[in-house]
Amino acid sequence: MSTPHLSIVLPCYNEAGNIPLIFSRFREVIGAREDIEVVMVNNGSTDDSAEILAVEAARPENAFARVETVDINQGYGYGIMSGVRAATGEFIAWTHADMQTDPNDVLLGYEMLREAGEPGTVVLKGRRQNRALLDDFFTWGMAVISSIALGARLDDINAQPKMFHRRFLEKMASPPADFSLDLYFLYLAHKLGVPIVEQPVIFGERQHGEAKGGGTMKGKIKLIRRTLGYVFKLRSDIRHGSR
Ligand SMILES: Nc1nc2c(ncn2[C@@H]2O[C@H](COP(=O)(O)OP(=O)(O)O)[C@@H](O)[C@H]2O)c(=O)[nH]1
Ligand SMILES: [Mg+2]
Repeated sequence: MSTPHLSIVLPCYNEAGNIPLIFSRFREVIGAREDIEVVMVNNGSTDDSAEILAVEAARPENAFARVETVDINQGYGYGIMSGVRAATGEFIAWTHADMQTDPNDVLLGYEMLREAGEPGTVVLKGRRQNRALLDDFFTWGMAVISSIALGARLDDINAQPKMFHRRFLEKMASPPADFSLDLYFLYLAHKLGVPIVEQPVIFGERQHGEAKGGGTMKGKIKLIRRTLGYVFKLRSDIRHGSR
């Protein structure tokens, strides 16, 4: 493979059911392109993700992909950053492995990001379009709270993909190991005055396995509490000068 221009990182935590789908969808949308690499991170999965990843990555038609392994799970952010550091592309993206965001959206986002400005001067995030009214309301509420707490209007924080030029990576000096990586990424862009391009994406149903939250009312409340926890932790870190 020639030097990739875009590396797409997918953190996989017990995604055995989704992995074959991810490969086949990427195969469809990448086709014969040689400028894209997919970095599948096995983030300390305890199901048979490791075996399935090895089988898929060894297939000649999946030459666009490789696997990075985190032996013991140390969190979502830790897994993503392991893949990001192993990525060789000039541009880097991460997205989820649950097939809720179509792999093709990452390729469309790449076009948007390159058209949006000089490399390194903008970053990109997804913006979910087709959400239920209640989900939209929660997302809006979170945006308001994060605006007040952090002085930064951060909207639809957990939408995928996230994408940036390698130069932005140099700014990501202390990425959190937990689920607050997306919040940190957006906050950093805001703090540095780097415009955040929003890409409209359709948010589908998880194909296999279980989500960590969001789906049920109980899950939603947990997710909100967790996100708010991150917002206030980040605020306290900022005040104490550690971010
Ligand atoms: N729960 C969890 N998910 C992880 C972890 N590392 C990577 N992931 C991946 O993070 C993505 C988002 O997780 P998901 O459960 O779908 O979250 P939700 O859709 O926000 O409720 C999926 O691709 C997971 O496989 C981890 O340590 N824990
Ligand atoms: Mg999900």
